Amino acid sequence: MVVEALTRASGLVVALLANYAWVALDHPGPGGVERLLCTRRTRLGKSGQQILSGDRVVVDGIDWVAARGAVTQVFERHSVLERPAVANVSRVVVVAALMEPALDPLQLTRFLITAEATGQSVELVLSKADALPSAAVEAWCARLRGWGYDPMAISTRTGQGLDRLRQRLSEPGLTVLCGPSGVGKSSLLNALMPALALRVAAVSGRLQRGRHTTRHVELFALAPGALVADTPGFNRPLLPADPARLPALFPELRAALAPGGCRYSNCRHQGEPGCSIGSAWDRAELFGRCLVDVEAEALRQAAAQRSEPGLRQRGSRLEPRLQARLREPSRRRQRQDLDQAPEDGEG
Ligand SMILES: Nc1nc2c(ncn2[C@@H]2O[C@H](COP(=O)(O)OP(=O)(O)OP(=O)(O)O)[C@@H](O)[C@H]2O)c(=O)[nH]1
Ligand SMILES: [Mg+2]
Ligand SMILES: [Zn+2]
Repeated sequence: MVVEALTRASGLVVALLANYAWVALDHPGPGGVERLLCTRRTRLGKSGQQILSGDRVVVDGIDWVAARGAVTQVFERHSVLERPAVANVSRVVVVAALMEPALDPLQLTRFLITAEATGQSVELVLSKADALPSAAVEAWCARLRGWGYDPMAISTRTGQGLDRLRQRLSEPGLTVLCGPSGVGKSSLLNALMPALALRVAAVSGRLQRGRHTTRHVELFALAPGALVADTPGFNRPLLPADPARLPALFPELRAALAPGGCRYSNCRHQGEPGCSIGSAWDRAELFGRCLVDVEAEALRQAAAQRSEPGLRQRGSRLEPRLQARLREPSRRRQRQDLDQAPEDGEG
């Protein structure tokens, strides 16, 4: 028993690198070791369970001198953000730049949708407030309040909004920062915690695109019990697979639909006669575009499934039905896709 106590510990996955996980221990081990570099036991692999940043895990076979071990168990998650892949998220902060790159309402909407899909609280940060006249910043804030958010305009250059942001991020739980590359996610963490010295890089090109500077998810402690995850930026978040889920992911539509809003249960809220939602709301067109995308994807997947019974739905993608023995490598690849996010072919 004594030996087991010495070679086994619980902790939190703070970063994933290829097949390794960095685990921050709940209690420092012998010699004051606080973090272990861990492999995954094959048993976990065979059960198909993936480890995500933010997972609470058990580490076994610890070598305290080398600060190494193996993750053998993942505790149940209370929430998951699909992309960037993070477990046990309490809050998602979508970061959008007011300029450099210019704010794109459709892209922002897609980020907000994936954040809302976690069922956790969603906040909106508008970065680079120094790059626009304050009247223009206030106009954006007013517009986004109409979407049901209470945006925080910040600047790491002038310090605007950082106190309020620090307060929000210091609330207990795990907050994930997500948004396109180059909007200043790592910069704002550096502003709040200069000791982190995270790598940042200037945007480039006509569209002022980011350079995918952050390559993997990493969790940092901002205050006791308050963790913040920096994540790699990407351009085009996926939408939910089920069109019926979409309205609830728009807070202003959710509110309008709440007490017996639209009387048709299967309404698309696209100007059908008798629909009470109408089109006189700011995101009506954006909602319509997202709905068409989700419906087209649902049809495509249904058709693919009919013609290819060998395919099965996994999350939002189709994958071949394989014998269990063969399945593991593709899962591994999928996990790496998730946590080494930069791709899209557009970034
Ligand atoms: N004008 C202005 N520029 C900023 C501000 N904050 C960050 N930047 C710049 O924005 C660029 C991108 O910043 P990063 O922090 O690397 O952006 P990121 O969101 O972490 O990008 P990825 O890691 O690629 O996802 C850098 O050149 C920063 O100096 C700001 O408040 N104002
Ligand atoms: Mg970054
Ligand atoms: Zn309707």
